[in-house]
Amino acid sequence: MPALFSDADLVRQPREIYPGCVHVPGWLSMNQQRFLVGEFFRWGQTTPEREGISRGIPPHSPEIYGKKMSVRLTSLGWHWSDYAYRNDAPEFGGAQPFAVPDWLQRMGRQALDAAYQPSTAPSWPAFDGPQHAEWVSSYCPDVALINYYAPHASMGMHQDKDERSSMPIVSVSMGNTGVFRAGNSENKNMPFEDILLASGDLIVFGGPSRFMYHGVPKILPDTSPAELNFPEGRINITLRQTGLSPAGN
Ligand SMILES: O=C(O)CCC(=O)C(=O)O
Repeated sequence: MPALFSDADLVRQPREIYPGCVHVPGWLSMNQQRFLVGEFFRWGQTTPEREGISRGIPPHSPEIYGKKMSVRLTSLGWHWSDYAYRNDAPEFGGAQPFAVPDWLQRMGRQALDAAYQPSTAPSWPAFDGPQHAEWVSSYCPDVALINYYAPHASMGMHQDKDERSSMPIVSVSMGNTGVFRAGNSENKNMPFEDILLASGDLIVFGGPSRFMYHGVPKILPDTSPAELNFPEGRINITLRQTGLSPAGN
């Protein structure tokens, strides 16, 4: 069965791209991916207003410096707009995001645990044994940004720096493969490395890579696994710990 030993399969092993930035291919099972795709459709719907408040942020293309992004964004926990987190979305009648569910926060902790093992992340973190477990259990992501990339969508190089906490960014992807550009922490230019994020892949960036520039220059068509039943586009979920108190707009 030569296909079992193709180069593509052999190289898809967990890899530390830079200290603190770890790619774990195929981290999510197909059932987990299917479940997340189902949730993605639910999260994008708003509930009717109750006591003057509706819940759920409709997928939209935020404006960056007056230009609409090509990705469509919804979020849990906080609404992101104008490079800041808000409790509500004035542009959607004051709608408030759904909370980040416990199981998704737990997934974030499992992601840190998987990514930062001594075998996968030899350079960072410097924790071992109980300290590692304590640090992982302190991760409490209170926002999930959920991006949908249509086949021609992309995201420019940027840093995730609207959070006050420097805990890692956990990112999982479903659907079409995306070219993820992992840059340096100084500027948007080289050196950078392009990594293929396929359906079910995890990438975590924290520690010395927490503020690395990154972006998604391209989505590869016809790469979504047939069993996912999500043939067009790419979903990316990033979990973050904002370090903000819930009342602090
Ligand atoms: O889609 C991705 O893989 C990256 C998303 C991203 O950079 C972001 O949401 O800030």
